[in-house]
Amino acid sequence: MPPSELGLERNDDMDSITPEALRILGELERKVLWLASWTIHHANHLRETGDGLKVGGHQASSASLATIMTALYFHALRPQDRVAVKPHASPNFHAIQYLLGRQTREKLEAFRGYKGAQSYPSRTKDADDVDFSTGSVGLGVAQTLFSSLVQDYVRAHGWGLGRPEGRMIALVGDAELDEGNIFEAILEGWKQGLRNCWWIIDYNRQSLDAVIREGLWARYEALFRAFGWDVVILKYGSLLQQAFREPGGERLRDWIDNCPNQLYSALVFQGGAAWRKRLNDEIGDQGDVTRLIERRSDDELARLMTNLAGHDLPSLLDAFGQVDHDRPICFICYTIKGFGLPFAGHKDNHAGLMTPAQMESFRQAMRIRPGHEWDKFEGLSVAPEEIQKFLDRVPFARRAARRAVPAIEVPAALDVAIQPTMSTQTGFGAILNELGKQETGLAQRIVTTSPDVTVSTNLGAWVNRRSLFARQAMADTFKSERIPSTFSWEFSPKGQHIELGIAESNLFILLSALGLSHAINGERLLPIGTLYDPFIARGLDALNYACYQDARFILVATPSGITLAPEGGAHQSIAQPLIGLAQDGLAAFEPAFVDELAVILAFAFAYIQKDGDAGASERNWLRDETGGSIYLRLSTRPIEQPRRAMTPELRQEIIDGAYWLRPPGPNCQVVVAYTGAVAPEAIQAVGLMAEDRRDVGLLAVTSADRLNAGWTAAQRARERGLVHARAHIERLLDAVPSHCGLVTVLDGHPATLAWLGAVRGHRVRSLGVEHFGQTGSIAELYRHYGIDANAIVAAAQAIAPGKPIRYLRALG
Ligand SMILES: Cc1ncc(C[n+]2csc(CCOP(=O)(O)OP(=O)(O)O)c2C)c(N)n1
Ligand SMILES: [Mg+2]
Repeated sequence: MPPSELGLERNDDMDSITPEALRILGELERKVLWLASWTIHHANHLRETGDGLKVGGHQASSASLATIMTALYFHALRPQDRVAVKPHASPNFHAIQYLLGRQTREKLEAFRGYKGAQSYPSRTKDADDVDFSTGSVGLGVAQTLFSSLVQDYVRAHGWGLGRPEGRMIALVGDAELDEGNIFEAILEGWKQGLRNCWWIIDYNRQSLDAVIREGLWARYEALFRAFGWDVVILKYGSLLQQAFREPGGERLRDWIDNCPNQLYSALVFQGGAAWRKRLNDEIGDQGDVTRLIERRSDDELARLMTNLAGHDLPSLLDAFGQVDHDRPICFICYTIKGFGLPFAGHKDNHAGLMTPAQMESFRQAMRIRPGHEWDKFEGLSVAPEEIQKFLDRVPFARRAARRAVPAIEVPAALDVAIQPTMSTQTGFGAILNELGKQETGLAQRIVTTSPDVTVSTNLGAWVNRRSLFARQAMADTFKSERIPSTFSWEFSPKGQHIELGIAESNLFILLSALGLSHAINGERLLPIGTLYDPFIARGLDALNYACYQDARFILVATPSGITLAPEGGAHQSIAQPLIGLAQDGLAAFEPAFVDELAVILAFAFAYIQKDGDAGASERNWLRDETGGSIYLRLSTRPIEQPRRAMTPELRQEIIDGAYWLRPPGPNCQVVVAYTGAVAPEAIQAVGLMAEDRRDVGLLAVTSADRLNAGWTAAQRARERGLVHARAHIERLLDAVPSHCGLVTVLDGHPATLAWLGAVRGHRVRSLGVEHFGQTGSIAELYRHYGIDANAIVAAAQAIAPGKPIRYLRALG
């Protein structure tokens, strides 16, 4: 394959950076530093919010990356490359986009303000085409790695071959590398044969609180090399390299190499005279090196001693330009936090803000006239036309605007053979098995993944049919040796299951990458990730991150709750239904029956592809046109399945979040509302009460999340004057007399359904699990935690008026 097809071609003029281009890049670097610093200053000192909140944490962090980002965005990046920018370098990114005509002055002026450029780069909230959101450190970094794997997945399946391969690049804070999720990702990348991934470490040796440990770079180097990465260490800039070639230069290099990080930072902050004193004290009177120092003025000495490669355009351009392969690379770039600003190197500078007086001196040094602070070409020593001509030719700026990608067709119903008794987890496996037999567009675009729980979450049959993905085929030795096994573990480039090691963060970041394939690769994937429900908590921040950047996927969590009885408390989830209720961008369902699950999955495949901007539907007050991701909380408990026809009305109600399994009669005294695996207990309790409580209603809640969201939205709509707005749950509870008691029950935290009592003011008693589970049988545990039929009946008696319920009396 020619290099151009591999996406390895360099930028046209990468090899030959003319002195003129270098000069312009130098001017742009100054401009980025100025605009980023000014943007933050403006947000703090010039925009009146009256809140008294200051915006720290940006000027120093941004300055640290100003040179690297100039080299990348104005030169080295190609239109197909994608970048995750360190959260606190957001002002640099917006300034660069502004210079390229892709960001407005209004947004910069409103930085960190209402509708302004975002504090941390945001794919969804910023208008200047952020590739990957960042904010929670470590996650954006790992996202680039997984995006690169997804790019390989897409191409291996024969899609998007007309587009050049992109590099996935992360600008990484050195302290960001403390986050464990990064190491989990590196390990996974090694297993999967990672390519086309650059991590550029902003090695300023400072975190938020402090200066980092000595020699950390060496641990990084060893670590990255161990996992198959190239490591490029960019330490000294061109001025220092020249000085090292002067007589006495080697001695100077030794001194710097041995200088502790804290001392180096302190001297950076103190400036030229301090450098001179220290150097003279420690290596003075040594002939050549003394003369080397003495030949320079204080300013020149400070410039020399802070000329690290991360602030040296020629070094950076050369390093980026030399790459002619697709192996993953870690660039360790030495930088100075706050470079070029008065608090450079100071260990407390993370939240540092230049004072108005300091800003004034900086403005003068940058030759910016008052009132011209936002002018793009103000204070530069190159003619505006020249710079504009240069900007017009920047390769990165040639990238196309975001485009909508057509949706994959989804049938109205998914096939599944329903057994008289089965669990939702078995049902899920059976539905995927059916899909696995098909060659529809839907079946081809599904990609499944699981953190080492593929088989135990019931994806085995699907994987047997569609095989595992790897860029190089790998046989299943058990199969070739004819050893009987239920599962074929064959890898091929056409495989549709990505096997992950046990790391739930990786699962969510991979789902985030797969779920953005339409935006990144122009090719839609329909990702399904499975895991055990309790372990959602392990990857929760990564899940939140994936949702925040609007990645689209289906999360299938099974088993769940104390229904996992003999497994015990370590594997039983309690709070997850509340996560489902509260997590934005994630619609949560917990079906009890397999026919419900089939309806929900069909909806899910369509829902994850929606990206319309229509308002809420007047039927359920949900923003279904906007779409999002889906969370299915399933169970391993086999339960008796209803034999019923799936009518369009029932289908719609299942999707909307609830339906009457047994509608309340006109004299109803009690309603039981249940979710998920406790359906048999709810049904039994309603039967037991029938003699003593009239017209008992049984409400099947398939999605507390959607019911709640619809209710909130309808109330808000009414408050805004749409007097006829009615939510699905309001319509359902219309039929329930106001004196009726409401008993809610689920295998999860009782607050999930407790709010139902507020919809129409019914008295409510909410049953669920509040304390860690334990081992036992389902019956024992349901009794212990009070979610069995007895508990439901007892709750009904306590809150619903009427004579004592005989069944309970009989129980004594
Ligand atoms: C998960 C998470 N924890 C904590 C923070 C708060 N935080 C923001 S930046 C930062 C330090 C970052 O240091 P480094 O990555 O070296 O970047 P620098 O400030 O040096 O540019 C911390 C702790 C965060 N954003 N995300
Ligand atoms: Mg740092």
